Amino acid sequence: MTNSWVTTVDHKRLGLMYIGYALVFLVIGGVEAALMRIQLIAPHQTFVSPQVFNRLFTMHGTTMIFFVVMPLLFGFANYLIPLMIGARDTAFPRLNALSFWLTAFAGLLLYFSVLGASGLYGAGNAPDVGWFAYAPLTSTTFSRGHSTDFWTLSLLVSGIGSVGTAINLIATILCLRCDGMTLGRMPLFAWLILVMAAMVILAVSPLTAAQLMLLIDRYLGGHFFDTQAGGSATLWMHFFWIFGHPEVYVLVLPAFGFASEIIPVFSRKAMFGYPVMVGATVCIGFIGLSVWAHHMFTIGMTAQANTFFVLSTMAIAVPTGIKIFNWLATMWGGTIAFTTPMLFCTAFLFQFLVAGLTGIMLGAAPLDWQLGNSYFVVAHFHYVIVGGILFTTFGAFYYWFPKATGRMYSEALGRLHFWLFVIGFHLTFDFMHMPGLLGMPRRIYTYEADRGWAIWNLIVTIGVVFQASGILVFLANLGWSYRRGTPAGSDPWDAWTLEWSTASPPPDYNFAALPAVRSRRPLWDLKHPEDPDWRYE
Ligand SMILES: [Cu+2]
Repeated sequence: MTNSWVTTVDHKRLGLMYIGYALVFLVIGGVEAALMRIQLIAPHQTFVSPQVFNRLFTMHGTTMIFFVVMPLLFGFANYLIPLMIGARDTAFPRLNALSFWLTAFAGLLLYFSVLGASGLYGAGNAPDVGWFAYAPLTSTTFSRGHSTDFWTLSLLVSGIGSVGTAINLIATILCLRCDGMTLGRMPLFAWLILVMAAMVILAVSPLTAAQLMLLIDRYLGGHFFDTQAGGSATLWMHFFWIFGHPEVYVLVLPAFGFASEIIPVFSRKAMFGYPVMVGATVCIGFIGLSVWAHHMFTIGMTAQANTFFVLSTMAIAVPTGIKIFNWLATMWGGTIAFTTPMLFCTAFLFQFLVAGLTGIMLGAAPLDWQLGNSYFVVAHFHYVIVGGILFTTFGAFYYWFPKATGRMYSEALGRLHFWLFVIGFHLTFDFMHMPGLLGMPRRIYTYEADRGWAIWNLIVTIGVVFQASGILVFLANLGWSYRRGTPAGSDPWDAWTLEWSTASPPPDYNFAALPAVRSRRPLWDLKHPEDPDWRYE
């Protein structure tokens, strides 16, 4: 590889840079979570001040969504898509590099705020308005100084990077597929990335518009969100959640893609119901754009509006349920190998089901009136993001690690990571539902001893210790295996998609000769000429 990491436009290198960058912020975001959990381990702790606690949950939420999960998924998409569709690179390599560097700079810009006026221990000028930055808290009346501007500007910049990446991925998937790879033959991961990229463009744009309006309110005398001057605080909420809810699908669709690639290979069966999986994905994309106000059931919308958003939220359970059914049907009757990637994907199936069920509970407005803004909600969305997205992403790390490095990871360390993390996850996020049901609001920096919340908060914090140990084992495994892992060869899993048809790691140009395919499992056809898949198409 000739060009340096700084000037590279190669999709593989950019993919690995996104992933490396996200891992650094995963540790930072994790430390922020641990600091909050130490503060909440028991009533009346003074480990951090109320002001620092506000900065911690704002930075934790913003970091994990925009500078961990999104770069991770963009990293995997960048690395895998050209290999999976039989292309040499993405459609717009320089746009790809620009988008990466914008995202990279945006994260640094957000953390420059920590170096602000009152220094590190006061967390400087870090934003303190929560990751969804409701008005009028973000106005110059209630947010003096520049902390909110760091939040706004860093997300404005990363938003441009995300839209650039999305345009590039859509053009690559629609225009650079190799001979014979029709839309109906491309890997499911490519379908999920295609719909995810479209949602990025549709979701990030309203957020960008709202952030520009916020800057106009703060510096150019605008009144968009100023309730005292004819503006509207709920206008911000609508803009934010028109972005915010589709954003959760931007995060979960690639995770579904990981599961849809890993589960068939370790069940030794082709994916059950490929066309229905594609249909369900597109349905999720569309319905996902019409549910945003389920985050606003408590603001006093009309009964008609509430009913609409209750129904649209419930409707999204159907295509999601179909996916869970099809993954189970793929495993059913298969010869299942519980390798580390498969362990993570199996846990994902159960946890995502539970996350979906609590989502349906919160989608029922009357229940949300009771549970809204409580730790039940915090437990729910961590169940989705950690229990769903992070679990399959760990599975993806282990599944494609041999392809990207040419070496196998340590299966023993992989399993240790899995068990530490799954125990920690359930200790933390199962028991976090309890104080929520008992009325504990989110974002409070301490609580009274007589509320019955203390025991649950203790268990929740103990779970974080297991999760943190699991992450350390994971990072150690990546580092150690990269240097000492046994050579992997091009196709260690006996898999079926094109990335396994080239060397590990792949050469600059990806393929000596661009492949031609005749079915959804091109490598199966190559390895089983006696019974090729294309015969059944
Ligand atoms: Cu939502």
